[in-house]
Amino acid sequence: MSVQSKKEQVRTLRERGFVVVPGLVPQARCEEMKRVAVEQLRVAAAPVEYEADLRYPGAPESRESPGGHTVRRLLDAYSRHALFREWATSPEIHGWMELYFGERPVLSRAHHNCMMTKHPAYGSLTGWHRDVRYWSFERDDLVSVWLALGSETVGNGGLWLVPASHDAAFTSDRFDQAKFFRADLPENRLWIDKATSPTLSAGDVVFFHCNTLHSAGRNETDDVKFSLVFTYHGASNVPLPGTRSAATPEVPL
Ligand SMILES: O=C(O)CCC(=O)C(=O)O
Repeated sequence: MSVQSKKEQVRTLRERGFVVVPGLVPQARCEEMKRVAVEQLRVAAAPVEYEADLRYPGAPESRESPGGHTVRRLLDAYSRHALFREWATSPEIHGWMELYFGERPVLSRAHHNCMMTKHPAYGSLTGWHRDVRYWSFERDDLVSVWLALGSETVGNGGLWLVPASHDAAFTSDRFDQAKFFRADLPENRLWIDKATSPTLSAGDVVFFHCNTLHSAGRNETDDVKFSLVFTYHGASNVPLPGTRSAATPEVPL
């Protein structure tokens, strides 16, 4: 497969709602970041989100049940370690986002901003959704950057994404009360059946739009999966005052 230029990558993101950029981060850098994450996970360094807090399918019933302390996300990756911060604000990301937004990019620390971990036991699956469901900005135009720190496949709970779903105007009845896209509706299945799950290696990056439908399965392997995820918007697209999106200071790049 030929390597896409940055401009082509941005065009693919606009057209399909996501784009996979292989090998954007060198292996050695990924290994260092993973080492930090493994250690932080070992000591459950705060702030963390537990699977039991979200109770997605496959998660423990409560923090007191078996597996109740299984971590889903090491939160606030930006503050956790210089290596994570350096990647989030790196020249590669700055340049990429500037090209996409056509203005100064801003890192939101309110959304994603985490090291996602998916555990073999007690790691949950995530139903079909758009990330923007709980986000509040002037425009639904944000881009998340998912960096794989190891291999990601269907077998260990890799992402599934629905091409071109970011542009679709779905009425609210297509979603359930928790704003998951209802897989029981035949008209939704037509979309879900188009989903694809890119196989990723350490250093591969998925750029995806906040309106792109995506989901992820459980981790059926023996190893925890680690992915570093940050979200960006253009400087003119501000978080709405008084919302969770505006509650954490942002980082202009
Ligand atoms: O890894 C997963 O289960 C999916 C995570 C996800 O889609 C999200 O947090 O928005």
